[in-house]
Amino acid sequence: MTTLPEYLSKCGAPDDLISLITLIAAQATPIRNAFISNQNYADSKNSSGETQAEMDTWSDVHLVNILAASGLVREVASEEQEDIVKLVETAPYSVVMDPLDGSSLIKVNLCVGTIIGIYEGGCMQAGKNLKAALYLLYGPMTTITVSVGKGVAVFAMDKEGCCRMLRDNVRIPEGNLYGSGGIRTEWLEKHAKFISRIENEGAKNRYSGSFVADFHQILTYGGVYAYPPSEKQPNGKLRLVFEANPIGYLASQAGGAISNGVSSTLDIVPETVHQRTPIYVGSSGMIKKIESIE
Ligand code: AFP
Repeated sequence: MTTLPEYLSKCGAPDDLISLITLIAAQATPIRNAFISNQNYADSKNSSGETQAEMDTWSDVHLVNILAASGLVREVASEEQEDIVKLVETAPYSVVMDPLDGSSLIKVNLCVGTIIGIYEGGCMQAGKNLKAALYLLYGPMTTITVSVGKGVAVFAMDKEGCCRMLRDNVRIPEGNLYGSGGIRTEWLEKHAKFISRIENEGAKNRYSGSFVADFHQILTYGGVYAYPPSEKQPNGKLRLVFEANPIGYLASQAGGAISNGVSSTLDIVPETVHQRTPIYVGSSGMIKKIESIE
């Protein structure tokens, strides 16, 4: 079975990008091993005002240290850090990351993940400029879903830590699963119309509370993950830089799409590191539907 470095090399990725991606993928083992002793919430909040889980801060510190030691990274923008972390000024890449997405699910042993985007140059670029994106999913298996702009492939980590290909040329089918965040009574009219339309067409609700796990399901079976705007949160909950952009890049590489309900979030140049955006991501037919509703 093709290994992760062999695949990246076949895609024509430069050696330093291959090193960076394989280094990040290798962190799935220490991160997974840390779950057992980091079960609780910490006494801290992140810059979006959310209470941090111990695993949020553990994975953040761990990944920043690893990226710093690699010498390949200029800047890191992390969901768990107020400001962009400056590393090696002359280094080729910058990393955007949600070190532990879905951390409230650690206590209940549901699937969580690490989301990563890699840019050439600085962090504050539109998602369409990403050079690579990947996520590590800590489920029954540890999987790595990756794109370097040549489609999407999924790897599973074996017990020696080697990432072996499970699926290549992944395409998001026009499926009928959906998962929507927010509180139904607070949904705005456009979102409510969209959900009722797709439910009437047979869409089935599946939502876990982990964006990365819910997206992985959509990537495989098709449908849409949504975190809509509301009166209270006009830009929804999820972050453009760490969540929407890497996942949106992977979706578009798999023939799907991402939108804020009006247009692609991959075209937005971020103004602030922690800016939020409404998210609709999944099968391209679903994204066309939400964008077509007034
Ligand atoms: P955490 O990483 O703080 O657990 O947040 C998870 C998340 O950003 C995303 O992974 C989920 O889809 C979404 O929030 C869940 O939010 P709700 O609890 O409001 O449904």
